[in-house]
Amino acid sequence: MNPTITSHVPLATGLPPSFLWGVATASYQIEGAAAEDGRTPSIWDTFARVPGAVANGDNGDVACDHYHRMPQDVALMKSLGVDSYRFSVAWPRVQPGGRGPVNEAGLGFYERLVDELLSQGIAPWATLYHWDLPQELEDAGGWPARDTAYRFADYAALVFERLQDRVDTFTTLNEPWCSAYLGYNIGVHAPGRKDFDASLAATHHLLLGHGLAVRQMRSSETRPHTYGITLNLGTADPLGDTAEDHDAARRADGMGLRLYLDPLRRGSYPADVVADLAARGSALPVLSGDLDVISTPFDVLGVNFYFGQDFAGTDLEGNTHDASGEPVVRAVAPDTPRTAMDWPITPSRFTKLLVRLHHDYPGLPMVITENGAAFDDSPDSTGFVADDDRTAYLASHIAAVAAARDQGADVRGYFAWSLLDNFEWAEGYAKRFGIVHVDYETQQRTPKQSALWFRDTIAALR
Ligand code: IFM
Repeated sequence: MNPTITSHVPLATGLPPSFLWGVATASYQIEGAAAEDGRTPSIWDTFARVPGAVANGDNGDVACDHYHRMPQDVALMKSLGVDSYRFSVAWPRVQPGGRGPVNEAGLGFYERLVDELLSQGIAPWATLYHWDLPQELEDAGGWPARDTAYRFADYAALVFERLQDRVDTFTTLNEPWCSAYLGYNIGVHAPGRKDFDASLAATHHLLLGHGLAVRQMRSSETRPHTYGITLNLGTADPLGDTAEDHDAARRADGMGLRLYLDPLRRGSYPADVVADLAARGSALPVLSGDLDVISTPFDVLGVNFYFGQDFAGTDLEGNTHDASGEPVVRAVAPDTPRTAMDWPITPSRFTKLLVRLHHDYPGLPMVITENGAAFDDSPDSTGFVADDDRTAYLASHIAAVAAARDQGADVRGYFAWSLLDNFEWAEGYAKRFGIVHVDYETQQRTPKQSALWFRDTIAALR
């Protein structure tokens, strides 16, 4: 790594030496080796082969080839000086088909990864589900089927049994809103279904699976662990001061944030959301005892933040209801610069979110398990990317975390998304979130300026 290139973006300040610094990735986005060592297809292997589902027809067959380059990638993390690495375990690698015994070869990869991290002084942080559901379980109904929650808890227990001696922190799910809403309602993520009621059932069964998994893991632990769930959270502000805009913001906040955090932390679904759902003839498939399971205590809330939005209760023609009679909830990007994802850059809303979480769901430490940005990087002839835009994004968002802490929010760590450029789901490889550039032809990794800035910030704050 070139130690002489420094950014003009000032290093972050205002965070204590105990603050946890890390980088994050996810299995399908980086591993490749899709058919090796007994791994079976996940819903993303299938979905990526649907014509038009993923930009450029990309898929995760090779990705960053991390499965074969893991030691070098851990060395890269070491060179950045991070405390922790958040990775996800591929369910179809460890338990092919989603049922039955452990596949030793598949689990062996994660054992080697954990051992390599520990040998470099990097704390492993394992996420058990980052969207790669075994295809066989989707064929049996997927997350809308209640049985999938029990299959997930069994799988979690298998992984936990083998890694609990060396891994301190286990996150059950990454961003269940994406799995449920994008995967089963909008259909832009795997498995690509478009069925609102199925997405509601998926939401409930994901949360149920989380609670069951935490119970299973805690009941078999041989030493204390930290258990968590990671949610993608934003802010939902009314675009204007009209009753319709306020109601649209309430609905967006209800479906995006409170639908998850209320059952997890308060043991009930939000009454206004339940009423909205009933008004359209829908309901969450809650059975007796489910909310007790879902509200099983856990130790850390993982917050993934990318942007905040405004909401309008009218469409562009001024209608308050759509063709099917549903109230309009129109997301509007704040008038700020955007990333290559066309996402607005809204660091002050990050502070607002974290302070709000601290007040509305108190007593739960938070860690930023993802934050970062895609930009259209231009590597020079050596592959170096002078990504001022990404560096500034990281700096402003880390400053937003420090500001939230100053206002009392108990935020204990920050993981940059992502260590590497990788498979950005429906966007394929076109959108680059890495602080390390990946040349997909040669698999060469080159730390970008943002990686050097991140490294220097971590070092300065220690
Ligand atoms: O790449 C994704 C990640 O898998 C989940 N959170 C958002 C990131 C950027 O879209």
